[in-house]
Amino acid sequence: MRIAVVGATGMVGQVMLQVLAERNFPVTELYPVASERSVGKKINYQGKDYEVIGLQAAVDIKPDIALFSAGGDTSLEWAPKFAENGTTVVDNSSAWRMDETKKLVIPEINASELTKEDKIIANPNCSTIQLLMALKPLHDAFKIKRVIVSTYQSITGTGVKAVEQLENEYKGEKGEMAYPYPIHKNALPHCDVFQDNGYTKEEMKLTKETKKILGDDSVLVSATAIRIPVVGGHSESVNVEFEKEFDEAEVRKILSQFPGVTVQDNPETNTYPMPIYAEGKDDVFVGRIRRDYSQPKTLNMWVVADNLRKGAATNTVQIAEYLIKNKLV
Ligand code: A2P
Ligand code: 11C
Repeated sequence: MRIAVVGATGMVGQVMLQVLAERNFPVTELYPVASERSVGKKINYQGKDYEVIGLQAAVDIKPDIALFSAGGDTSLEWAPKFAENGTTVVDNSSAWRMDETKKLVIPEINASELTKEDKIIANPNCSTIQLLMALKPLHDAFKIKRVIVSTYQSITGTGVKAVEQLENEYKGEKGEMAYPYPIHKNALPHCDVFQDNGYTKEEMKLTKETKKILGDDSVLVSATAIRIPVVGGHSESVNVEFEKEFDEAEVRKILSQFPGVTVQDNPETNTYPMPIYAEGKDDVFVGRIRRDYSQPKTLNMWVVADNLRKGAATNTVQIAEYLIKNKLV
C-alpha cells in the first residue's frame, strides 16, 4: 500500500508512523506530508529517511490511503482533493465527523458500515473513542439511557505548544501559552472553545459523536471536560444509567471480553487504571466498576486510554487495516 501521512511532523502524525511500523502495516511507499515550512525535512521510518512533501505533491502521487492529522482546516480543504483523485482518506480531525455523508468509525464497534464508496472516513475525538469502547458492549447488553461523564484530559490532546507550556511552568520559565491560564498545579474546566449553550466544543463532541457511533439518538450524554497537567492519557469518570437491570460480575465479564478493552479493577490490591500506565498502550483500561447506590440500574466506572494511541493514531491505523483486509481500497 502507498500511504501518505498528512501531518507527519506533528504529535499525532509521529505516533501514526510509530503505530504503522509496530503493526507491520503493509507499507510499500511512504509519503510524509506537512506544511510548506517542513517540505524537504527528513522523517525516519523503520530506519530509512523519507523527505517531507507538500499537500499538492501528495495529491498528485495518488496514494492508496492518506492518514490525516493536520488540523480541521487542512482536512476540509485537502481531503476532498485526495478523495477526488481516488485516495481513501482516514481523517483524525473534527472536520468531517458530524457530516451525514461520512462514517464515524471505531473499528471494534462499527467498521462493518464501511464500503468502497467511503472515500473520506472520520476518526472520532479521543475522549469519545475511549468512552465508547467501554459503553458499546454495555449498551448492547443493558441499553443505555443516560451517561454523565467528567473527563481529566492530557495536555498532549492540545499539542506540542501545551506540552511546552507545562515544561516552562514546571521550570519556572516564561514562554508561549497554549491555555489562557497556567496548567502546572492547575485544572482547567475548559477543553476546546466555548459554545453558545455554555458547553465547550469538546463536551458537545462527546454528546454528538456518541449518538452517531451508537446509531442511537435516544442515548443522552452530559459531559464536563477538564484539562489537567498529565501527559500519558485521558481519564474519564463515567456514570451510566441503563434501561435493564445489570449484575456487576456480568459487567466485568462483558467488558473484559470486548476486544481492545482491559479491565483493571481490584480495590484490595489498589488496582485501577491510570494514565502513567496507559501511556504507549493501545488498549482502553476500565476500573472502579461499581453500582451507583443513589439510583437504580446505574453504574460508575473509570476509563483511561492513551489519547494519542487508541484516541487518535491507533484507531486511524486500525480503520486503514480494516479497509485493506476487507478489500475496500
Ligand atoms: P508542520 O510541522 O509543517 O507545521 P500538531 O498538532 O502537533 O501541532 O501537528 C500538526 C501537523 O499538521 C504538523 O505535521 C503540521 O506540519 C501539519 N500542518 C499544519 N498546518 C498545515 C497545513 N496548512 N498544511 C499541511 N500540514 C499542516
Ligand atoms: C483534546 N480531544 O484532548 C482533544 C484533542 O477534535 O480531534 C483532539 C481534538 C479533536 O483536547
